[in-house]
Order: sequence, then structure tokens, then C-alpha cells
Amino acid sequence: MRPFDDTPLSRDGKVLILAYDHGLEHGPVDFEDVPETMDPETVWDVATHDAVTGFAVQKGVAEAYADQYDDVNLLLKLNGTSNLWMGEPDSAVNCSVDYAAELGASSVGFTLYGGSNNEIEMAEEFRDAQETAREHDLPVVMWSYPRGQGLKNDTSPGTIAYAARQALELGADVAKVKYPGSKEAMEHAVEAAGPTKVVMSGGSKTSDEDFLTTVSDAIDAGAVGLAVGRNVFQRENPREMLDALEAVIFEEASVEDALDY
Ligand code: FBP
Repeated sequence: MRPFDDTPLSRDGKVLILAYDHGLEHGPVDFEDVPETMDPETVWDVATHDAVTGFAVQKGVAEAYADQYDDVNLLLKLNGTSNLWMGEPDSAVNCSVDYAAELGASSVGFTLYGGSNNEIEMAEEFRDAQETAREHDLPVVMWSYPRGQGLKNDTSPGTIAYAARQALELGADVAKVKYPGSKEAMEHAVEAAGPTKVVMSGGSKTSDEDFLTTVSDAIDAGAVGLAVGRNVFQRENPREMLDALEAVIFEEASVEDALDY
């Protein structure tokens, strides 16, 4: 396996994943703020921004557009579930690693719901994906999201540190975790992840300043970057937000300076 920093998912050791799997995970409601984002092409265009090291989509969106966008680093999300599913958290494996590689993916993503009654099965599916990704030399990003009937608070510091550790133990290169509420708690999660890189998960849309401040705190805490969807594509000018994120993540600019970009 080549060093992580030599893969397209890394730019100078940092990571910025633009996620656009919301049409499956949440449904078209996520595109209402900016109706043009219903058209995948609009967001593929945004993903050509230099700051984006991985564009996370499901198989169908990749099949339809990937060959028109050679300049986009494709991160194929291997599993996913619709919001229509009302059972215990679970995620269907929708794409094999072999097919992701055929579609031109330069990394793959996989959701694990630690704590769900389906965790055992999901971890076994992850084993298969992770080992096949190693054969293809593709970095693996784990959407490490503890949730399920046993979990009272899915963003508590202890839970997020466990999520980060679970990603390391199961062989992910990158753990995508929710922000645990403070810089100290994020530091603890980064420590728990050891050699596995940690990226913060974006979450629902907030103000420019609040969002960039949280991202900046996560970077200060040792996270290597961000995986973001709504806080970019639900803005009227998503490229402006990517410019600011580029400054905060890759240039470690202050939030104040980044807001001027
Ligand atoms: P956001 O930045 O919009 O939160 O996107 C990140 C992401 O992980 C997406 O890949 C996914 O569709 C969504 O969040 C899932 O969010 P949740 O399961 O918390 O509703």
C-alpha cells in the first residue's frame, strides 16, 4: 500500500471530501435550498474546485458522470441507505470495490454504525471492502457513526473517541466522525485514532463564521480535514465556501482571513 500522502485523497497530508450522497441518505429535500443542486452535474462542477481531494457519491451518480469529469477525484461510497428505512441503523452495500475501481475511484467510503444491532454484519461487510481496497491500493474512509437503540448521545466525547478508534481497529485509513463539541474532545478522538487520519463531518448548514470556526478548531485539534456536503452545496456560492475552507484546511489561515478569501 502506498503511503496515504501519495494518494489523490491527500493534498499535503490534508483532506477535503465533498459529499453528495444526500439524495440517497436524506432524499431530494436536501436540494430545496438551492434547487439547481438536484442536478448532479451542478455539484460535479463544484467538485472540480482544487480544494476537493475526494468527491463522495453513490454508484449511480458515478456511472452517469464520472467519465466526463477526469479532473475530479472520485470517492465511491460503497454502502448507503435511504431515509425511508425505519429499522435499526443499517446500510446496504450497493457497490463492490472492484466496480468502484472500474469506475475510476481513487478512494472508497463505507459507513459503519457502531452500536447498532447490525454492527456485526456491517463490520464483516467492511472487512471484505477493506481487504479488496488494499488489493487495489485504494484508501478507505470510514463514515464512523455510532448510532442505534443502545446509544443515548451519538456525539459525546467518549462516543466519538470510540468511533475514531473503531476505524483504526478495523483498518480504515480515514475516520470521518461528527464534531464532539470541543477542541479537547476532538484531540482525544485524534489520539484514539492513532495512525488513522481523522476528518470532521460537516453536518447541517450553519453560518459561515460558525462553520469555519468549528473546522478551524478541528484542524487545531489534529484532524486532517473535513468531509462536507450541505455546508457547501446548500450555499448560493459553494465555491466561495470552498475557497475559505481551502484557506483554513490547507493554509491554516485564521477564520477572519479565510472569510475575506
Ligand atoms: P453533511 O456535511 O451534509 O452532513 O454530509 C456528510 C454526510 O456524511 C453525507 O455523506 C451523508 O449523506 C450525511 O452526512 C449523512 O448524515 P446523517 O446520517 O447524520 O443524516
